[in-house]
Amino acid sequence: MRRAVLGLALALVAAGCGSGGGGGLTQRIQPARVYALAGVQPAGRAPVGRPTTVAFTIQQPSGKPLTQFRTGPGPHTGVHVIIVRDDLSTIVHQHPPVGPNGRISLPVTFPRPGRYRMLVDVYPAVGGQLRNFQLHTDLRAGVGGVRRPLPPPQSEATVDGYRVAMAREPHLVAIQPALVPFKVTDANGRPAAFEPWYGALAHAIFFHAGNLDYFHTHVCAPGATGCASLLGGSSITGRSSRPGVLNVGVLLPEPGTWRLFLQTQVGGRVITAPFTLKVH
Ligand SMILES: [Cu+2]
Repeated sequence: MRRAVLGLALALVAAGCGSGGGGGLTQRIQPARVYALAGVQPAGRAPVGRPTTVAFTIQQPSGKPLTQFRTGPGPHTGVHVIIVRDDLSTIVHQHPPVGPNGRISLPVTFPRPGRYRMLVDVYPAVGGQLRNFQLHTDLRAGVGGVRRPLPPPQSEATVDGYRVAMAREPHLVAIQPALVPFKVTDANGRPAAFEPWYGALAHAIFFHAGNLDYFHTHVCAPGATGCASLLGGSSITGRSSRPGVLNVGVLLPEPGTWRLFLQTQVGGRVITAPFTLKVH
């Protein structure tokens, strides 16, 4: 509950791309009436290696299910469900439809046994300043499961025949926005032609190793509406004005090791390139 409140406050600052937040409230206060995940399925252990239905409802502070979500151009709409293994070895990012009475369900295949964090980024269609907020819960798949150490920072990744390479080694500092250029080329070395996917040319999803804090930015096409990401007065929206180049906005709230999952659609399918980042 405390987390939900913090997430909400930070989300207002981040105007649509907030972090789940760390920190803590120290006073004892009345339980706040907050948004919460309800009726999370599976309640027990999910199977490994075959599809299972993950489902939940977003409960409003009133206790009623949330049924109305923002619509329109750009990525800041609807409900985003991101599931990562707690060692950040795998990610699932989906935008499931909202069913009757606000029930949201999606098929998920858990590749390995272990603990998974499900993060739900919510863009409610409610009045006032609330733009988005995040809720999370942990899911278990199978029995046991060894956490693998994160690979050390590397400057390139090859995914489905596409090479995704950082143009230069980034020097990242907590709380300081940076634009990190990436080059994406196909199997023949030609610049990749990015296709808009869920309102952006690329989605950059960041998780902090260990505490699994979360941040998310977008790379927008020139002139795209509803795509921008801001923190305070500074824009951390990446831009891409030519094929094969993604300028990814990075703004991480804490130093340490982060995992970036850079997702873009090329040739009709979404590719996910993982990178380990050191933040000073
Ligand atoms: Cu996104």
